[in-house]
Amino acid sequence: MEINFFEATENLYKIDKSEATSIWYGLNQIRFFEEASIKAYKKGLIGGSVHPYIGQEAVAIGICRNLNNTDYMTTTYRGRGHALAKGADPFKLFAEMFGRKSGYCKGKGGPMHIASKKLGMLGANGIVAGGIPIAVGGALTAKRKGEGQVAVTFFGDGATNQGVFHEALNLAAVLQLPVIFVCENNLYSEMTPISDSLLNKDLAERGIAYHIHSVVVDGNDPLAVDAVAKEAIERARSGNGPTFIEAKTYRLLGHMFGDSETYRTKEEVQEWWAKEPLKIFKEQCLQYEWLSERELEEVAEQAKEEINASYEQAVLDEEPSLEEVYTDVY
Ligand SMILES: Cc1ncc(C[n+]2csc(CCOP(=O)(O)OP(=O)(O)O)c2C)c(N)n1
Ligand SMILES: [Mg+2]
Repeated sequence: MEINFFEATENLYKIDKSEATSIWYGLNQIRFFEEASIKAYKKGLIGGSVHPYIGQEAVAIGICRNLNNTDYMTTTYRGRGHALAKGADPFKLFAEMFGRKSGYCKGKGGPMHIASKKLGMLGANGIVAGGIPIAVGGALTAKRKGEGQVAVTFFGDGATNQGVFHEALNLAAVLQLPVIFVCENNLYSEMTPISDSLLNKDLAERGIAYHIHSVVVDGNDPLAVDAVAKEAIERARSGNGPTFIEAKTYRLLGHMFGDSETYRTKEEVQEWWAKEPLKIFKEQCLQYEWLSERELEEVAEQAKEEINASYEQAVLDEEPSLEEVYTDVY
């Protein structure tokens, strides 16, 4: 078994205007949401930390646009982008981050712990690699029920050094579970560069080690991610087992708001801004004439307005009452 290095061909870029609009809207929705979250954090509206997803948006969009509400998903503390891409309401997400009662977990989860049964979100997780075995459990449920559901789990490069990651991959392989492991390799685990913590050049090798179909893809190209996601989801839905996707990408901002970023150079960050996902997709839209410059602006503006309105609405939302402090917690 060998790693499949996905290479984009011209065939990939044959989408229509409505697909391009939906991808462009989704990318912008996440970007504006994350920018607004930083603004809110600075204003003291959010407790705990905010870990921005800016730079990795194409992974969430490329994968989640192929999922249904009944499919399961787990993610990390960097998981609002995945939630939005899976159809979460930005108002309920902001409300959760601000500790308000209309939030997905009635304000008790905060920015790192967002779950929604209705959307199949089995939870974002503050524990590195914590969501991976939960998704494998979801996949086991799906297999037993036999209704064609799949489970997707998003995690970082650092998570692949956790013991539970290896246990979960092995079990998923042995039981041939309908699960897609999406490793967002953004080259850093907090302040540690990947080269200081593991020797594998491609993390997809870790999937191969467990006899799992493993693919490496450009995580900054939404259509490349979309193509590998389609194949992986089809494999899972048709009972042919798990897939490991390594999406090579980059975290453009600090690990969390307030990170001094002394562990990397400004030049390195600049290089990645030049190939960030929104820029890449915008260029594709113009090159293949899916959308004009003006249409791109209009769609981005709509996303911005939706985010701004949701933000304002969440600021005005009430806090949960004191009597509820012990309900829904365990
Ligand atoms: C079990 C556990 N160990 C350590 C931490 C502290 N921690 C939070 S984020 C993080 C880095 C994880 O890096 P990676 O998996 O690459 O994800 P990224 O933050 O880059 O998205 C660490 C070590 C934690 N939250 N949980
Ligand atoms: Mg990382």
